[in-house]
Amino acid sequence: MSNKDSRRLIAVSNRLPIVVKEEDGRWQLAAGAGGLVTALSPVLKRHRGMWIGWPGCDEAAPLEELVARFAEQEGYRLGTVPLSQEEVEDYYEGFSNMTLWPLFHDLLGLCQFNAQHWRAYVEVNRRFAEVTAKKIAREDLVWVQDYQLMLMGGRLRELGVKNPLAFFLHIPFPSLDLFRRLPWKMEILRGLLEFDLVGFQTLRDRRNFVACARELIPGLRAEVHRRTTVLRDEERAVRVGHFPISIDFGEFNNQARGREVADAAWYLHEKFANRQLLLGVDRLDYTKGIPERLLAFERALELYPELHGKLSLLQIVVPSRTQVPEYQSLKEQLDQLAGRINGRFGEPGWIPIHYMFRSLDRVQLLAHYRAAEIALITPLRDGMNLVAKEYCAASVDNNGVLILSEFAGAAEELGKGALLVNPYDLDGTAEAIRRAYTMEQGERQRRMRMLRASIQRNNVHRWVDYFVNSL
Ligand code: GDG
Repeated sequence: MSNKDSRRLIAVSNRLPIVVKEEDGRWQLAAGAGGLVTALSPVLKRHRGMWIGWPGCDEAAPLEELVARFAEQEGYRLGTVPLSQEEVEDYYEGFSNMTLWPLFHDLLGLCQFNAQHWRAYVEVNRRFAEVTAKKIAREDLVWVQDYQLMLMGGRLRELGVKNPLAFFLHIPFPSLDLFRRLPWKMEILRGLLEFDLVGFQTLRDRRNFVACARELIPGLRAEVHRRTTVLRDEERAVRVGHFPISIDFGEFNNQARGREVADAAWYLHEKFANRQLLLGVDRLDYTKGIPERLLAFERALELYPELHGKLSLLQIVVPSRTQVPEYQSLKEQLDQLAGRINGRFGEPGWIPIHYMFRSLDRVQLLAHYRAAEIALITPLRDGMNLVAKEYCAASVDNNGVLILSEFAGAAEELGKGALLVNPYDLDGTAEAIRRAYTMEQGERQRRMRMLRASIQRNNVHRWVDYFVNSL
């Protein structure tokens, strides 16, 4: 953040990066894990910043006291936006996750367009803006995160806020043809154009957004520069750029080299002696292409019998949004598919698919990355996909092969080192699995070195600097 060192940063996201728990009758609050927290915490600390969001915890928790303790421990403050159960259902589970999420991932058939959900979205964005407007000083940079809060820019301007406002979208931005279906498209578009800087994950997302804005808002002019496009009308200029998010490469790399992970990886691999391990790690989500992946693996076993007994797919699915009906039926579908494929191909001593529906702790997650000869990451659509980057950062022996969907944002950057596949093309994905399985050591090493070098260079700290300095 070199150029604007004196300015305070105010991060705003739907959920605060905290975990609140009651243990032995005492309430505890800890900083959450995850890439965004790692990236933003040092900047927030250095600049006495603040993170504003919904605490997402039990109403009984003594929030004020916990938040004060957090500021002492972590060196930056938290601002809380309380939400009622009904608001969470309509704004978050409803409009955010049943309308915007599927629409922005090109899955129009799964979208619900519900006016009550929309009203709650407008209202909650207004509330976030009110809390933020009260907490900021004139020079502060306000950086809003993700699709739950796209209207915040407009609401902040209505409240008279003149500060520099930035927004980053973690998920894809759809094409004009899809975006047009949204009954509230103009409100969303105008809301986004109230920010000074709007950031996307990929050049494709940036182009989609610019195309929507130019088509739907008459009189808007676009000047295309290498790093950003400037959209202008008579009154305002908005910068639109693409800033691929990344991970803390050093942290993953070091932890993966450490004794604890190395031992756990060795132990895990012992259980798969003389076999290669093909790994999938995803939140339970229909955008991640997990059923298609199991079917592609089945196709590989059909086409290439030489893989029988030699390769196992280890698929970890982390429970997520299980109150949404689509996610419940996805879970049932996965249970059935894994059972059917194992029933069809399994032999004594070899289970083709090891399917786990739970999350892993950090050491186990890294051990799985390190132990797997191949990662199979095949979302139907994904903003970026950090699992792909983490897998490479943890492949410290340069031995892993990354099979990656061409529809993940990460493919723009990692396309040269990875084997790119179309997840809808089962034969093509099956062929990539065979190719990864038979890939020679030299080619594996060459590809993985290239992938690791790129992620090391474009790490998450650079992402923050690049974004903030573009404002
Ligand atoms: C959204 C966008 C974009 C997963 N399993 C375990 C575990 N994880 C962690 C991974 C990774 C994170 O969850 C998942 O991140 P992704 O990027 O893959 O996907 P989304 O959750 O959909 O994130 C996405 C991202 O935002 C950032 O902009 O890349 O496109 O959809 O960090 O490590 N962590 C632990 N145990 C697990 O079992 N500890």
